[in-house]
Amino acid sequence: ALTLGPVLSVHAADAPLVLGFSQVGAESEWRTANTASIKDAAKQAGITLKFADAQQKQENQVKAIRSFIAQKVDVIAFSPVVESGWDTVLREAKNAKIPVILTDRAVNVTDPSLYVTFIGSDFVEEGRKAGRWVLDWAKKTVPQGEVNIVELQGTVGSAPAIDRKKGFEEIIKADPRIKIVRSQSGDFTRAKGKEVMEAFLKAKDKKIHLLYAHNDDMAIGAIQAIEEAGLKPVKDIAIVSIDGVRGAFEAMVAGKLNVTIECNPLLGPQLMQLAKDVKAGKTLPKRITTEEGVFTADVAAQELPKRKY
Ligand code: GYE
Repeated sequence: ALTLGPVLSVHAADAPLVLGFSQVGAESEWRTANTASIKDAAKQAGITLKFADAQQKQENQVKAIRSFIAQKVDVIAFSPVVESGWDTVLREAKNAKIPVILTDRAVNVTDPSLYVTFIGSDFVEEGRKAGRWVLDWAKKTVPQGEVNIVELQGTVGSAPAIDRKKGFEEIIKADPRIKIVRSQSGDFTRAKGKEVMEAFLKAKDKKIHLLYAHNDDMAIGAIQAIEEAGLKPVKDIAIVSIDGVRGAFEAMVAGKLNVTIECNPLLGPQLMQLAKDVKAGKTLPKRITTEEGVFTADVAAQELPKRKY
């Protein structure tokens, strides 16, 4: 009689790891580099990546995470657009026994067991680095009288906006002459950065000495607004921003930006390793920080060709 042999099945351990990743959006040069890094690294690592772009909306991220749970992916990673409001969906992932890795941005949850680890920059420290540069600059450039700063904040409620403001304020309060006279969100985009800077410039009630932008893209948008208002960036208004993307180095080389604080978006390779480790049952540190520097205009031309994003 004819007997059927054992049904061939791919052993689960040999199947490629499936990673569901929910990205914030495509709001900045930083984000574009981050997405490219994640996609490339997944390919390199032989990981099947399910990638979802949330277009800067938390509700889209919640939907994406729920769909990853329904698809029974091995690991979920995401870069949360804002800090709060994640308890419910992360509990759902935990109940489904799918580990979650936070990438780039942190969440505010009461139960830290809702995620395995968080890999990303120390945004408070980035704010402090910007603040230290400003303290020093104020001492040299505005020896007397008030020093008025306008601030372009990142996305309202996001970890980098909250932390970069906090770290910056912590440092600049050492000099009572320095004041943030206006502060508004430009949502981390060039278009919004330009629009809000135009409004800051129109007010004309206070001299603006310096602009602190939570990312380079908003600074680049603001530079346009400053020039269109007939002023000279750097000369009339000093500009400090964060990320260290190519556009910032180009602006520094052109004499239009004073300094950028580096924030590394190339998290892909480390994220893939973490996904593999967590799948293999390894215990991971709860927090993994990336190392970063500060680049001023005088080194921009020399550094630009070495930049990877
Ligand atoms: O600085 C900004 C992006 O979360 C660190 O998001 C990231 C920030 C980055 O839109 O350019």
